[in-house]
Amino acid sequence: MNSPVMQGLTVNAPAYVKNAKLIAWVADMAALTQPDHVYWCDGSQQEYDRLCQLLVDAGVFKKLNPAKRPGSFLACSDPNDVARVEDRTFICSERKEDAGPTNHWVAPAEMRATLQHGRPNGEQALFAGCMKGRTMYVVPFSMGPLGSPIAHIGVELSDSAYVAVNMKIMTRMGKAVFDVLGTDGDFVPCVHTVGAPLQPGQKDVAWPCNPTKYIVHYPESREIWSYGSGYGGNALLGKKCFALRIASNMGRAAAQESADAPGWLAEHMLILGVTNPQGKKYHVAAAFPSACGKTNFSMLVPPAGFEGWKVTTIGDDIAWIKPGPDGRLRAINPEAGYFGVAPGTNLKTNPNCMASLDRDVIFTNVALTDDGDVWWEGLEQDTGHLPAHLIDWQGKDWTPEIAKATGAKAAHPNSRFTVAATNNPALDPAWDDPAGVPIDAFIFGGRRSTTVPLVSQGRSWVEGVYMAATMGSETTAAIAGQQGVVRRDPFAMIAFCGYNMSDYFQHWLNVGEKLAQTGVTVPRIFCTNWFRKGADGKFVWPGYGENMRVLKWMIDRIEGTAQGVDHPFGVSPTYEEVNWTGLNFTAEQFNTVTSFDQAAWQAELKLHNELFTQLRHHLPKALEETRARLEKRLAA
Ligand code: SAT
Ligand code: MN
Repeated sequence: MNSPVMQGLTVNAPAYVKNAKLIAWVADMAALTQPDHVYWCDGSQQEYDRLCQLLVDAGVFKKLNPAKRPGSFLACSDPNDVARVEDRTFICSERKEDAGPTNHWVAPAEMRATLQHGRPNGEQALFAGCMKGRTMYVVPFSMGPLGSPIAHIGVELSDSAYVAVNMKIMTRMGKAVFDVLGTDGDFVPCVHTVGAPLQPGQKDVAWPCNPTKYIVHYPESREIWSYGSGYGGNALLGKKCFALRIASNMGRAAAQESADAPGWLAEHMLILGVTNPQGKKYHVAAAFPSACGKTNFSMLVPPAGFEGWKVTTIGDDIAWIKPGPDGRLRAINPEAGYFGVAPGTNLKTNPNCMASLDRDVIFTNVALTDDGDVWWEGLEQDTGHLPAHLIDWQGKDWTPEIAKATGAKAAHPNSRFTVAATNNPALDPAWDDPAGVPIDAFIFGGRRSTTVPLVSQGRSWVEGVYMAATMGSETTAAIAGQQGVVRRDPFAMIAFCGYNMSDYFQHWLNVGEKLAQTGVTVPRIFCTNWFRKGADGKFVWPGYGENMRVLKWMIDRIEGTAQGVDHPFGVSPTYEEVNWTGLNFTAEQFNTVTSFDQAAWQAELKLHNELFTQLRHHLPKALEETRARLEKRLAA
């Protein structure tokens, strides 16, 4: 199986590919999946344009009106393939315990039989022949600036040209990666198939996929295998699969190399820079679950009352964080583009994002306007009216009347845009700096209608880790399944931590401890909730740009100029400590979003306890003790 020539199919590696392990692996995978062709992506603009044209010709892409949206395309997926499939996502570590109780686990040998090897009873492996009739794209990519000491390389084999062009935007993709790889460099092998082989003469559909789906990670051998979906994090394997699930394993393994090695962190976090009118700059990394406003927060435009303040984007979804030479934690964005939620994005909620979307965008599952542009729910706030007619994301006619009668959404709630970071007018000059940016504060934010205050600060690293570990959030459309139910989402990583969650908590505690030992200032940890609702069921906090007011209070805490008020769960601002210039927000409204309800918190602590019971086997003592302390404070 190791010959580069398989059944008359040569994998035809270009001369500049010199990594023997890579070539042999591509040959093995070609032998297994049996594509008609193997194509090595070079990452050039010509190649991108060619593949996009191919997708247009195949009916996968619709080219948008160049006068309205130059260089942009719309793809609409199969209605059964619209979001990450968490119940089909597996961490296949050798020991079940290492995947932990929050991950789906199958023994690697068993999973390999299903995907790769088949069974003695003649049962075929899912990947056997899965690329028949298709082209296998070899997609080399770097997560992080090419050649940076923080960056890591992956190679994705995919039978989807849609994936190849999205990877070009989302990562540093192309030929230069092979130079970094050299003859014996390491890479994370990622195999992806839509799971829809074509028989000779069989006509393809616009969005091939398979009702059977597997998103599989082998943490020990650092491999990713994805079957049956073409959507987002299921298919763009550099993102959640590599940059979070595999990378979280890598960061922890690095800490196990020696007693004083801190290792590093792979987090579901945006990274932003915030500069005050005096020119002093701070960096904040913030974790929110999927579709809870990370992109909006990372591109925030300071409102009235904040003249001279500036917010700049380093990343909108993922952060890799390591101590730098001075001991401080430094963060890079391993990605090069944004795969953001379209609905709700408009000039009011995120003007920088809207400017980013002017050109060179791939849209997925939004609606098409009659003049060849795109539309999604929320844009009516910019124009003051709904469009008279659209083609919705499922290709059906949409009118305001139909929507009213049937509730049909023009754009799928998890419809997305893929766009290069360099399109963002608020892009931070250091976004691509291989050294990363020094982190002053971490924010953890859930989506909660009740209970959790607008903002509070942990009194210590341990208390901050406790807040992050016990965070709850209402589920969104980013995940296949029920929406709006509160689930525990520790560190916004419930779906992305590639190992035992309790060990992950311990890793965070260890990082803090090792930082403190070096004498550097440890980042402050805050917890936010933009989503508290009033008695009328409506959000009380205006959010978006107004979140600057909360950010400013955090900076005042860092500078020691805000006192805050102590409550059992941490420290929150007084009404007077927040700059209200330019916003009419009464002390009463403030009370609605910050009030601390004893009974609600008693119920909340029960849920913390449930989580800790689930995680008990490896749970750090420090967290259990923190919970006991909170319980006592609450009873006092
Ligand atoms: O589909 S993605 O996983 O990339 C988006 C998300 O859920 O955050
Ligand atoms: Mn995300």
